Amino acid sequence: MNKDQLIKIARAIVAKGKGILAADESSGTIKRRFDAIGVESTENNRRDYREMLFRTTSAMKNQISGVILFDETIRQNAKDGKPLVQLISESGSLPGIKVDKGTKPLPFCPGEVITEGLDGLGERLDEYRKLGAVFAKWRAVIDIDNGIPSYTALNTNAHALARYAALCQEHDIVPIVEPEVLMDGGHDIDRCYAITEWVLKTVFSDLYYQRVMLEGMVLKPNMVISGKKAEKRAGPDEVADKTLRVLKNCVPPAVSGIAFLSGGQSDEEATVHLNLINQMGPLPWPVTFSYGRALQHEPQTVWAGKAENVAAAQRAFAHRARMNGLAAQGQWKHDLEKAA
Ligand code: 5MM
Repeated sequence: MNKDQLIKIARAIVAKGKGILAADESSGTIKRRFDAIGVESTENNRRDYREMLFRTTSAMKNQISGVILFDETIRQNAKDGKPLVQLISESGSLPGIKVDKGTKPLPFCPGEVITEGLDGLGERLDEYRKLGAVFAKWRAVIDIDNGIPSYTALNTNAHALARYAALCQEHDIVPIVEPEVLMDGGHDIDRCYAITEWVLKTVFSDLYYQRVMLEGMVLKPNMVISGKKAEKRAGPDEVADKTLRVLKNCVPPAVSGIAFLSGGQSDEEATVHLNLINQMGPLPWPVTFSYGRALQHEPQTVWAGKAENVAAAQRAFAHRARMNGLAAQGQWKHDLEKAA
């Protein structure tokens, strides 16, 4: 394991004013996104869409430190034949790869899932490194509902995350550790706080037992937020306050950085929350974004699969990237959204 190199990459991922573009939608997810904008999910359409994002020069150069790719994308070439990975590297951003194989129902735990993909992971990491990836991502999914999450689901998922992280470091790839507590239910913010705390405590205990070097990883957590169907949803100040409190209680300062997922928040909500959290500094770690939907929703909608919309969609992507780059420094202002 090349410790210095791992630390260098982990720090570059969370460099000041920069964050991650999560473009690692698996086949089912990208199909759902394309269905919503009336675009057929073919290999070429997926390539065209992602190429459009990776060719948004200002965003890729100034705000996007790294891009998480799906297996198909890391092997794809742009229309002119250049590998998409090369396009990303040439813009100054780092290519990363989703290495989990998605979720399956967890035996004897109704309504709960386990993320799979540990078998043969070492060999896959070696191949991805040869294809250009310098970091990886694994997402564990924890749902909140009556009687769940269970001890079984939480511990099994945390163990898998820690095993993945250790394998990544052994193969000189920086692990992004993503334990996502979903915001789908009707729970209130305090339930989200309690479950997020339990998840993070368990994950960091397992990372310790798997001997993961905290300086050579990045945490990708959910924010502490009310469920989407909650009767009364907590406001931005409460979200920022409780998110930072749980992180300070659970995440050692040795961790190189924290890059939030957006988890179904609106584009602007995700920016506002990130901005408020950064305004509550000084913080023990750099805190930034690793957004999928909150970076792509607007450009995707504007693009709608039409070549004549590419320039406008790139402007929309550049704008969201710039807003989140500012939020990662606590410098975002609502007026900037209006001006755009
Ligand atoms: C981009 O979405 C990622 C892949 O999801 P699937 O495996 O379900 O297709 C997802 O892991 C994403 O990286 C994170 O959830 C963060 O994305 P959001 O949209 O929550 O910011």
